[in-house]
Amino acid sequence: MTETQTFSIASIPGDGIGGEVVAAGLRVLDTVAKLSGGAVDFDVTEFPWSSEYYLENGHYIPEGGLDQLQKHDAIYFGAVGSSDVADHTSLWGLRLAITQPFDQWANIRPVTFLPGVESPLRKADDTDLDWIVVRENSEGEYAGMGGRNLSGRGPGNEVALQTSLHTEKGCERIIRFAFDLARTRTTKKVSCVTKSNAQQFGMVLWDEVFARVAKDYPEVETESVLVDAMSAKFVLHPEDLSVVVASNLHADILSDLGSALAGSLGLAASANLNPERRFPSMFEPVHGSAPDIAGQGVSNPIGAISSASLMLDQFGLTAEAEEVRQAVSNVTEAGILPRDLGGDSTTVEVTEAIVTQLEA
Ligand code: GGG
Repeated sequence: MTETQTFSIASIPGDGIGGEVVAAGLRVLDTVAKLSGGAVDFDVTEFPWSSEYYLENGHYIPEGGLDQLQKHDAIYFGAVGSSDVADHTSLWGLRLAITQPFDQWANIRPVTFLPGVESPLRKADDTDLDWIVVRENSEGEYAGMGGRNLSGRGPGNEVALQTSLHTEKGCERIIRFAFDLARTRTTKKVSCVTKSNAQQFGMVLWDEVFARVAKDYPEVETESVLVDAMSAKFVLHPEDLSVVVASNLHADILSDLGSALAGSLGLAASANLNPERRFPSMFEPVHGSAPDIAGQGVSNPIGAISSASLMLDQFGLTAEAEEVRQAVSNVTEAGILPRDLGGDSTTVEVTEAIVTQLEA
């Protein structure tokens, strides 16, 4: 008899549609476990940390909360954001309160074009586009450095300062990560995105580190593109892209653009990785809490399910991860699509169709 490999997962559904899409992803993981015939199991503990929890308790993560998360192999996150709490309070209170102390410095966001999904860039039967946005996830514009009321000159004269922090070590590790990733891909290319013409300190450091690191990867094609030009390139020449590495803010914006071009933000998966594995990594759909459709059962579960497949990759269950991706692809190809992709299938119907594909 084979021994069961058990992976412990901390699930944090969070706000809005987070609960629906995390439930969808866990249903798929449950199916993966069932189909493994006892070889694999997932031990899931749910943490109720959300904006509602914050309003009741005054904090998103209770004392000792990170220690509890630390005991798990991975974190599966839904979404954060509520009309009852300022967005910067909820983002810093929950999502960034995990990614930063757990040094999840590499955020990978694949831009995946699925069959059966029409996008502004191509027809539904053309699926050859695919690239990955690598987001620096620990510093940059999200360093949280700055302040308000700095002028001291009273109402109407407020001054706010928001500083980007770019360290050579931080730049180098994410750029190397991007090159290592590019080496594994058919198109071995890394595009470095900055705004170094205008931001002459931090972004010039990025460009310089990129040029230095590139010398260690002679087999990988490179380009350096300003973020405004890269936005246009996403739309006009996406076939030129393979791995795109950028700062925290630039990559956040570009990955939303990429997923919209692929059909919907609801498709986008992401992994917040601590590559050294000193801390658990966190897997989450890129989308937010979508309060406008929360509770209606019409959210797109594909971003969350695809994020679960990235978690399987990290557990070393690459065959299972590929099976999940294939099941998702078969379902969209069959035209079983949620509302944001122009279909009329509910969250549960799309999820069950993916489960049925896995079981077939
Ligand atoms: N599932 C991702 C999520 O909930 N994101 C909320 C958000 O506002 N993110 C902005 C950011 O991380 O920069």
